[in-house]
Amino acid sequence: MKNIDWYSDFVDLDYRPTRTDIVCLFRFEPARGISVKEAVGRIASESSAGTWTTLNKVPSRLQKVMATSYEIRGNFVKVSYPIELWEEGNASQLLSGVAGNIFGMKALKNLRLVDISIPKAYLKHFEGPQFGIEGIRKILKIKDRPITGAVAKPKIGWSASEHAQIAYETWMGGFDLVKDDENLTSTSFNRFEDRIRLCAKMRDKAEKETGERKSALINITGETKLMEKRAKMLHDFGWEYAMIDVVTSGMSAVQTLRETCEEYGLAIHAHRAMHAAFDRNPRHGMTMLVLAKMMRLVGVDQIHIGTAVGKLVGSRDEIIDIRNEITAKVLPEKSVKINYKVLFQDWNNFKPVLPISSGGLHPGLIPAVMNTLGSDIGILVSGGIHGHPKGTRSGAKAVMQAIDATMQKISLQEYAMAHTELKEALGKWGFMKPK
Ligand code: RUB
Ligand code: CA
Repeated sequence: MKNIDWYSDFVDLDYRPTRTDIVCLFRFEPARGISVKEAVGRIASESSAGTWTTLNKVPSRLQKVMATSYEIRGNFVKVSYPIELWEEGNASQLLSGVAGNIFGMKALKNLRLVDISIPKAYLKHFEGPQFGIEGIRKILKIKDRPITGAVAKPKIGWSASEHAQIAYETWMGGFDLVKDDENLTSTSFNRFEDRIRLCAKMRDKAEKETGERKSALINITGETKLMEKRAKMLHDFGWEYAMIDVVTSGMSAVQTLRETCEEYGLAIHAHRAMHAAFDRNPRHGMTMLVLAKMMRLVGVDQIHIGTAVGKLVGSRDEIIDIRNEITAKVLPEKSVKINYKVLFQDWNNFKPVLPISSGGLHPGLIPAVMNTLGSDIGILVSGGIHGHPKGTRSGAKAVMQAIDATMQKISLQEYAMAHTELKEALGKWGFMKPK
């Protein structure tokens, strides 16, 4: 019988990527009865120009848009994609290709997009972050300690004025930022407009009383045109940031808002709620690393990367790799044991994104987070301040004390002897790692 498929046309072990190719690293497991060559051919085929069967007629430029699986190591394969395949400046299209249909192919038992190497020829159609770490530090006037913030907790349920009061207490405890949580947008009992207006009043009060810069990460997530309106409102009330749930809103919305936010001089805080739907299973889906890279590409200024010690998934190695990826200028290809894990990347002139560590933190965990990620980060502690025995303001103070201690390389136990709030926090939570 004549061949009815052409998957092997998408495999060439002698192929060497050109300087303009996009290269993806996948981990794959063929389904029963599918050979390795067939499996990797199908990945390259379905993510570029192929289909399940041979065709009667193909365009003469076909070669120029076909991806090639070219390096197989165990369960890992590198696939190279010619630049002609990609629309300039269209991040959604890139994901529709390299992270699209292929995840549902019956020929694969599991498939995971581990990393993506983006050439300058593709990068140049994007601008990356508007402010980056330096710009954020300038806005907040914070030189070298971690930037601090807290979500009001419970994360939904407060009225706008109660919310503003909690924000005030948070700022007065020494925090730089208050933050909305992922599911707080504009509800009947806490309208966006009311929240930003009442919080702006309290912000001005807190700034006056402390002489410090105080700001907020207010969630504009919604339909894209509504997000644009909300960004303008934030600007009108003197805010410096807009927060977006970047996964649930989608690539295209983030791209649109990147432009809008530049118009209004707003930095973008990326909350990643829903990422674990595709990055938690180590055998399938897409890594957080890829999501973080896509977000640096489209230009958010800060993004959650995990804590390693807090309430949500993400290992120490993983969050260090993500931190490096979103902050470094050039990343060499890195081998981890037998299999490489991080691909080469040159970010050219793209600004670094501020890594945010958040989720289940409290004062006792601050040294662990800073030992892992350093001090050029943002740290969000919410339950871990509002649950302080003496309340929010004392809780925020305790976190600031834990940061001071860690910056000065003093143990928390020692520092707590002269710092009551920290002592009380350690009394409640110690050094526990929440589940
Ligand atoms: C913070 C919180 C945030 C998560 C998001 O509250 O719930 O939504 O940190 O997770 P708390 P991630 O400080 O009380 O845990 O930062 O991993 O995306
Ligand atoms: Ca906020």
